[in-house]
Amino acid sequence: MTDERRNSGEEGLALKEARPELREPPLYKVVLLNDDFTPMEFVVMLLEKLFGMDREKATRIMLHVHTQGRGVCGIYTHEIAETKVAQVNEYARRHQHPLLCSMEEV
Ligand code: TYC
Repeated sequence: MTDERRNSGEEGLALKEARPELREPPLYKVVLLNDDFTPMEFVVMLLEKLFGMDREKATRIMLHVHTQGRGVCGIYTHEIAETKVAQVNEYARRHQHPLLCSMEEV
């Protein structure tokens, strides 16, 4: 059988050319929201612990969220972003703070 006939759909098995995956996975911003109750020091500690920031960067992000209402703590693939959001929300709840975190596509 010729290649043309084999790939034409006339035979039962359709063959698909193997080709490299060209598209990058979608990315998501992990967004921290401001509230009036969570202590600033707790937010700084959380950013250090869960996002690997040093104290200077964690303080800058915390103050940005405090003054602007929200701020990005990192950009990740879907699964990692979901895990970070869950970790932030669980950690805050465990310490009885109302701090909220969410994710949105870049
Ligand atoms: N606004 C809070 C305060 O004045 C501090 C804070 C910063 C809370 C960032 C949440 O994501 C947050 N204590």
